[in-house]
Amino acid sequence: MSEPTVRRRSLRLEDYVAGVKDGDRAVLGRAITLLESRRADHRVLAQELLTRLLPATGGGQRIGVTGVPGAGKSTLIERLGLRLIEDGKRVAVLAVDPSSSRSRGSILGDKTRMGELARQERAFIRPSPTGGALGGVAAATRETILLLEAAGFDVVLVETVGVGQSEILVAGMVDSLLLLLLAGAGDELQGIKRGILELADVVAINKADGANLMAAREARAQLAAALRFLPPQSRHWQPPVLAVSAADGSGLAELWAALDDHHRTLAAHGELAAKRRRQARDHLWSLLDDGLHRAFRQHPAVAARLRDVERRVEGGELTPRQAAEQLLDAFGRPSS
Ligand SMILES: Nc1nc2c(ncn2[C@@H]2O[C@H](COP(=O)(O)OP(=O)(O)OP(=O)(O)O)[C@@H](O)[C@H]2O)c(=O)[nH]1
Ligand SMILES: [Mg+2]
Repeated sequence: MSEPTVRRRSLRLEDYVAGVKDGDRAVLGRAITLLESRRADHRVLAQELLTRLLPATGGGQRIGVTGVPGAGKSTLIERLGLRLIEDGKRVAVLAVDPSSSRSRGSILGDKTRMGELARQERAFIRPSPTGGALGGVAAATRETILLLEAAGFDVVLVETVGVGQSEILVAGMVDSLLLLLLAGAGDELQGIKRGILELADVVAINKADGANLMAAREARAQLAAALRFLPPQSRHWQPPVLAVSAADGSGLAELWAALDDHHRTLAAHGELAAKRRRQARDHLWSLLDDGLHRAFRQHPAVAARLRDVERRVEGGELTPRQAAEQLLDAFGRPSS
């Protein structure tokens, strides 16, 4: 009776739906792999699965955690996650890691960083998919959040390094964005773009412990003053700035209270639903932009002229606007 092979039985749509809804970790893991797959048949199945699960989604608290490398994001997520589990919640952690191809591995690849959380029955940790463009990774992460909600996770934390484009993408898929900063070195913003400060719903100065405590408190006060001059994202919410230590746990209760308060405030004013609607619409448009861009470059009549038209624009023979009109005309004609 027993199969001599270790190959896993392939799951049918119904198996995935039932497994995810039951919170079966093995099925959940495979469903996420399906979402990340670039195989055409996998993509079809994944979208069918999402469609089936959609009514069971939306119940999670979606939180992004960003900050410079080494700010303590993983340490903080583990601490916070353990607290939430103690409070009876189910917690999932995802990563959007633009640098996962570098030799150091992905954000959560080094499992020891969240080893304690990973061992918890009520936690689920998934590293960033390796390879692939950041946009694709982000799209898979957005869909993974939905799967996790359908599987009954109450809180979904998404970690990303705040040094490029990834934090903008993460801001577009979460309810609350937590920005982790470090005090010291004179420059409190350490290469963090001002733009990300404007996206943050809660800001925390981490490593407020030991010899660093005073500097962290000072940085907190300075930043709180600076933030008051930024345009608020919501008229019901002024992003608070806290000093915390992920290492010794101080300030984490206040930090969670702030995140929770943000979520409840948005929900109470109808802004949570509006934000999620806007995010879904923005995602639709970013998928359309990507698809149209690809279709445009691949269109035979466009591909045949593109290089030549570019050269004529570079040489000043054609204005960029004329060139664009010519190429869009070519794109609009049926290919054959
Ligand atoms: N003193 C102190 N050290 C901390 C604190 N939080 C994290 N660390 C240390 O800072 C280092 C980086 O912590 P991580 O949690 O890996 O930081 P990260 O932001 O996730 O880093 P990347 O994922 O590489 O971007 C580790 O050595 C931690 O032990 C803290 O609150 N206080
Ligand atoms: Mg990390």
